[in-house]
Amino acid sequence: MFWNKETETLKGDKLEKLQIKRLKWTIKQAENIPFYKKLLNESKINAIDIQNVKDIQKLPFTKKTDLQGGYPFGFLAVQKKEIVRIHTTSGTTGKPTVVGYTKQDIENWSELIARNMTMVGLTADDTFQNAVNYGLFTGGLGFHYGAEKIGMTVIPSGTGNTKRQIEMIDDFGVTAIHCTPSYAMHLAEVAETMNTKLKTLKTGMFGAEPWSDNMRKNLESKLDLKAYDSYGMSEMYGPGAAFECQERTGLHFWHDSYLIEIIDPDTGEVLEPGQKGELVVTPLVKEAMPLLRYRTGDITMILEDECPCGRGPKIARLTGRSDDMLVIRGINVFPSQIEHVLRAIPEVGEQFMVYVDRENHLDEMTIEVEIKREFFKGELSDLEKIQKKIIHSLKEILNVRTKVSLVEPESLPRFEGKAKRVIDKRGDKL
Ligand code: DLL
Repeated sequence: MFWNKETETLKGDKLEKLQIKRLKWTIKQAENIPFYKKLLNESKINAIDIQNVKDIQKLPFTKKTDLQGGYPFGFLAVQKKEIVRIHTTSGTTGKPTVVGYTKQDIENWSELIARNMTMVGLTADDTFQNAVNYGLFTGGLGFHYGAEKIGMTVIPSGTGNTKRQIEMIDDFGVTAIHCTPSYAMHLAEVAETMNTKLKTLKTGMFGAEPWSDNMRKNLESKLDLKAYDSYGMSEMYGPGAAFECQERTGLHFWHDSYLIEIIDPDTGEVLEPGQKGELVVTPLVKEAMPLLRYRTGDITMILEDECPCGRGPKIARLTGRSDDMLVIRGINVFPSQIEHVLRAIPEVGEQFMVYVDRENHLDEMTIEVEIKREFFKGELSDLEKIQKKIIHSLKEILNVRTKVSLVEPESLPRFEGKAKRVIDKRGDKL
């Protein structure tokens, strides 16, 4: 099933013409942003230099740290009054990355979500429970608007209160659900204890964090549904950039809305289809916040085989990152953010270590923090106060609950080279 068959199956010259036209428009739009105006001037490139899609390689890359420099509105290409919505995602330090949307952006984004959901067979006859956060996280409102566009019955359940979520699935006859794969696993387990089989569910759309094929098998057998992988990032609107079709042999990237490349993360060299590297995305229709060759940090490859569904290119499922970003219960966390928070607390000593593990299918992050000697000697209740302060400050910036344990000064490992402060034990538990 198609939402927009003509665009979704566009190929050859017709597609390239559209992509070039939109790429030229995007470059012009980016020139409204002082950062890009300077960068394009320095590299002596403008829209006229783009003759074919490969000419994109003449453009400079954009990194997440560049966006940081523009906080809060330095990357908006339109007047503030044209912005109808703001979402944010984690930045690499204390301040988040801000993403603005015009009315047209919201329309474009909803269309992409509508395409994705139609692609996996959902229609106005479906009842859809959106069990992700409805705040600044793009997963909530993003899916909501797309599902309403199709005309589905939408239940904006958000996260939490798992028993109530399960009752709603049963009572409202929910047929499709969207959440993070780890929350889906939690739902399945709670449903088991409630002795319900969630019989009406037939489609699960899971994303925002890596999940393995084994986890898919597990979810499908526990929830008795067909599970699809959904990829996106706030800088690309949010979810919806790439999604699995019913073949489930990779995720279709919407070729009319994004140009994708894979590069070697160390050298920046552009790699061939079939070679694994860092995904670089140039959105082609973003009005409020156009980006040129944005380095996502996500590792994947372009899959060239024609898909029987007739749509365009796909990428392999995402398993890793080229940087040290962690995804904890669907929320992005950079170790540099943790460092930023800890360094601002006077009682905190020199070193810290971050441990990430999965307990009952949910991510848990524990941070061991060295405390300065003069504070370590104090009363237990003083130490508890410090611990609470650290937990609170981390929650404020990371938006994630963490466990904190205070340790003596000089008790954590020291590193001669690059510090390895994160130990992620989830690898084999995905
Ligand atoms: O996570 C948008 C989203 C919401 C996608 C709901 C899918 C479903 P951010 O919070 O900006 O946006 O995080 C983007 O999350 O660069 C990846 O590292 C990771 N990520 C997102 N989807 C997947 C996935 C949303 N399907 C970052 N598999 C990305 C693996 C994923 N990692």
